[in-house]
Amino acid sequence: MASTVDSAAEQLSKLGIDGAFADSAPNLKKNLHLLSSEQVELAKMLMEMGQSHLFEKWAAPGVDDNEKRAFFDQVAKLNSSYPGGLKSYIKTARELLADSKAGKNPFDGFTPSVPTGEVLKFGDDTFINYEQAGVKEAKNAAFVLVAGGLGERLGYNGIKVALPAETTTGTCFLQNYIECILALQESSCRLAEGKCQEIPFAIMTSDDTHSRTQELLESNSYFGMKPTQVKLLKQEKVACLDDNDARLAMDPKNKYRIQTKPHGHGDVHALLYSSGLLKEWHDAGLKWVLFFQDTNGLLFKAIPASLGVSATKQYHVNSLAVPRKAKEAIGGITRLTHADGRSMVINVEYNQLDPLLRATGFPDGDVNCETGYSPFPGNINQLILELGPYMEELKKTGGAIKEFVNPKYKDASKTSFKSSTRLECMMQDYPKTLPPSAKVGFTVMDTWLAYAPVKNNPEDAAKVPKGNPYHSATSGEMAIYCANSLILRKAGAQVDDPVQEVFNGQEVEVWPRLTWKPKWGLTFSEIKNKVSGSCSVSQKSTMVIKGRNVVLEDLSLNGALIIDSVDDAEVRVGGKVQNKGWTLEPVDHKDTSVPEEIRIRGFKINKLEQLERSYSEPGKFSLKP
Ligand code: UGB
Repeated sequence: MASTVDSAAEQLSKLGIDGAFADSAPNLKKNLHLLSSEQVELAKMLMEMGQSHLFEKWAAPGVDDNEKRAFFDQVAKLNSSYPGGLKSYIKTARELLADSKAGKNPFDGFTPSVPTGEVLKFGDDTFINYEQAGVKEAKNAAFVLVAGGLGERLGYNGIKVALPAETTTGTCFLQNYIECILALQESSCRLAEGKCQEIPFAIMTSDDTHSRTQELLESNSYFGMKPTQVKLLKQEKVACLDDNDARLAMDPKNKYRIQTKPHGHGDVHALLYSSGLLKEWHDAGLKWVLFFQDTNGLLFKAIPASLGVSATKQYHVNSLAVPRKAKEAIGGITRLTHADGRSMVINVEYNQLDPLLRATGFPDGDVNCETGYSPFPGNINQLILELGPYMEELKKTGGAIKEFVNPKYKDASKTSFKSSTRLECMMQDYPKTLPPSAKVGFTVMDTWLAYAPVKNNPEDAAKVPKGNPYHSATSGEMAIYCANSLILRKAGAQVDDPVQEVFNGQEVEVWPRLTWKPKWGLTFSEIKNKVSGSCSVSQKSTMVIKGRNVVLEDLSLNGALIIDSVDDAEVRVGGKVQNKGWTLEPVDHKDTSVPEEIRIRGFKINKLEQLERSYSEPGKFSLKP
């Protein structure tokens, strides 16, 4: 024992540690000789930051030594993965917790007003021009999917990107996103007359999603993308906080671990910066970075036009938005003007918009205006950033995003929490640190075209107030059929109206189940060029187009039609297709005999009869039953 104490004392003096520091944590002092000099530095920092409680329950040397070292491995990770390190995390936490205790409004001094932005109408000339500009620009873009969230609201056991976006083809979200990016890459390359670049695709994962995302990609050959084109960046969790002094919370199950929780999607900026990916993209001559979320099956229908808006208007920041119903759980894009003259266009999160409005002269808060919608466009968290200015900004901030804290207090004294809290950050808060000279805009599109996320479990979705979107697997799938039907209508086909049905307690419109691969048509002009003559589709119909050069010509569809073809086969499909088709059969979300990804949507597809053709050779073909 004496020799341990001696060597500890020796160690202390070698490390230049003063007695007071070591004496205030006797259990740490006893164990110091186990630690490397880097670990001792971290211990010092923790002590200086008022975290001596972390060592209170440490055992004497010889007991749990590996656990003690593992504790410092965790501290080192928490320290290196946060811009400015743990010291900065604790300091910011103290400030934000003090503000929260004092009830300080983060928008103090700011008055909200409705900003102006680009409002697009699907299919008109402006829209078509923006789409063309966007496709041209796509070769200079990189895509970033934030997919680190567990999806607690959805309650699905797998990762959300593995869920089928629709069950007619069973294509999962990740496959759809990758095929859309590849289709954009090819169209953009064609316009550039061969000067092609691969569009890079980064996915932010977390410990909750990383290995399953990797597995999904690997077991599906990256859905056709080159493995080198895809980069996974794993976000780390942050330390939990036990009280207003920002004392770090111990893991309730392990006295040698700090409890951690997710920091939020705002981490994506720091990760892109610290990984060197942004620099790599910049050096490769790229100009745009497009961020998107994990479960929006409509998203890429809105991408080409909104990228076109960014390029044409030279926006440094372009947020995609849709008309928003008051109190809907999506943030509102708002102009905030400060009493001192500062002004910014920023997302105000859904739980903050109502109190902000009430506090600034709008006594009714977050309510619909005469249009039946909130006057504030709804943020769908799809951001397009111009890479040059983005990199310049990140050089200054290291990617740190303004954070917030949301402690649940035990009582009105606000001195203790019901459970530990942590700092959080959101990717759409990036513009908060930008100078007033930055060009920050937004693009509003119809909801039916741009936004149908899968976020809510069936029970919660069924409770959504009438008129507000369900944001469930049911509504997400139906929205894809609706959008495809409306697009085909606009392209000249006669598509029957939907019927109303109830699945998992949600009343939805059921349109014909029309689906196509992104390479068949990603922009309206492309689709319009592939629909000719007099085409009609009945409500009970299903259509799956898997080939690139499939042209619908005087087609009358009343049943199910599946066409697959290689890229060099041109297939003209017409005539009368009539069969029993595919029907939707209700299933209950509690029926565990049905796979989870099916029962959460409340129906399964019965494939009764279909016309299915596959063309595996190049050439010109005609399908006329
Ligand atoms: N995500 C991560 O990658 N890491 C994390 O730590 C957390 C999430 P949610 P949220 O679309 O309607 C956002 O939970 O945060 C990913 C906007 O803030 O689905 O409640 C996660 O995997 C809001 O303004 O959404 O609300 C997912 O892909 C509004 O736009 C994404 O981040 C709202 O989305 C979003 O996470 C919306």
